[in-house]
This record gives sequence, C-alpha cells and structure tokens, in this order.
Amino acid sequence: MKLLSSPASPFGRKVSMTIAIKNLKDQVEVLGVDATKGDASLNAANPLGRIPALITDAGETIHDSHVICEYLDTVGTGPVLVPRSGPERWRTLTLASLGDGLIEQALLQVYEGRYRPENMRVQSWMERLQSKIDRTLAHLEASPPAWGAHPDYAHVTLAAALGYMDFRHAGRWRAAHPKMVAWLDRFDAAVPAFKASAPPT
Ligand SMILES: N[C@@H](CCC(=O)N[C@@H](CS)C(=O)NCC(=O)O)C(=O)O
Repeated sequence: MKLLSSPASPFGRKVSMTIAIKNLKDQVEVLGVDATKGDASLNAANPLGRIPALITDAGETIHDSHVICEYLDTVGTGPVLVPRSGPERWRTLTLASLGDGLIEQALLQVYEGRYRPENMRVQSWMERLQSKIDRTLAHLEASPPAWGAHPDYAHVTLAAALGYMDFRHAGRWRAAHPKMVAWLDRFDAAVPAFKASAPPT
C-alpha cells in the first residue's frame, strides 16, 4: 500500500498511528506530499486535493483519514480500533468525530493566516472557530474519555487533535485543561506511535 501524507498533517498522524498500532509498517510506503502547493499525484488520488490518501495493493484509492483508519483496522493485526457493531461502535465514531472536528476548526484558523490576506480577515469568524474549540475542550475536560485494554480510534483521533494544537497553536489549550493534559500524557505512554509520529519542530 502507498500512503500520500505529510508529517505535519494531523489527519495523516491519525493514519500513521493506526499503521503502527495495527502492525502494518512493513506494508505501507509513505510518500510525502505537500498539499499546500497542490500536487498532481494527490489530485489524481483525491480530487479534493487533501491528504491523507491511501492507495491499496489492488490500486484503489481510499480517503479520508476516517475511512483509511477503518480500512487499516480490518487488514492489520493488533487491537481492534473501531468496534465492528453495537453501541460501542457509535460511541467510538462519535467521539472520533469530535476529535476530527477539533482538528478541522484548528486547521481553519491556520488556513485563515495562510491563505487570506491580512486586510480580509474577519475577527468574528476566528472567534466563532475558537468558541467551538473551547466548548469541545471544556466538554472533554469535564470527563476525559477512558479506554479499556487499549486506546481505540477515537482516542487516536483526539490525541492527534491535541498534538496539532500543540504544534500549530503553541499548546495554548493546555493551561485551562489539566485533566486533558494528563490524559494526553497517558495516551503518549500507552501508544509509542504518538511520539514517533510527532510533527517536525
Ligand atoms: N476530512 C479529511 C480532511 C483532510 C485535510 O483537510 N487535510 C489537509 C491537511 S491536514 C489538507 O490536505 N489540506 C489541503 C487543502 O485542503 O487544500 C480527513 O480526515 O482526511
């Protein structure tokens, strides 16, 4: 399999952690792609021009990160990351959706700075994005999501989200969310692939 991704991508980091947890490192070749510049091979794989995208051994393309992680969960070994059925499946996917949402809001804030000229930026839009992040973090801090024998796909997604806010938002989330800081430390200790997939500093 081939994975089009970038070390700076939080969605790519979800997939990198999944590859490691599912013992698939020997079966996936990672091809670095700079989605910010536009890349023909990426656009061919995913017309949305977004990483990550996975090309299977059968030559089929799979995106986005959620679908890739579910696919890898079925072809790899190791712990099941997305429960296959029952209430646990929906609980896991809903928590993962919260993690993906955190990444999306934080990414949109970065894109405001990257793609919109300064005189066209709208403060109320940035505040709207931040309020979604703050509300989600407060929700998590009130009851940090526990795991059983091992972290699952939702925990992988949340860790990628918090890691992204460390990377691109100077870890400002940490001061007001000590329980989630401790949660991320526990995740880091439980999943060596978290540190191994850290974005470049
Ligand atoms: N929902 C998608 C989001 C992927 C995404 O937004 N990737 C970013 C990089 S982290 C990207 O490729 N951005 C380039 C662009 O949107 O033009 C996923 O989970 O994979």
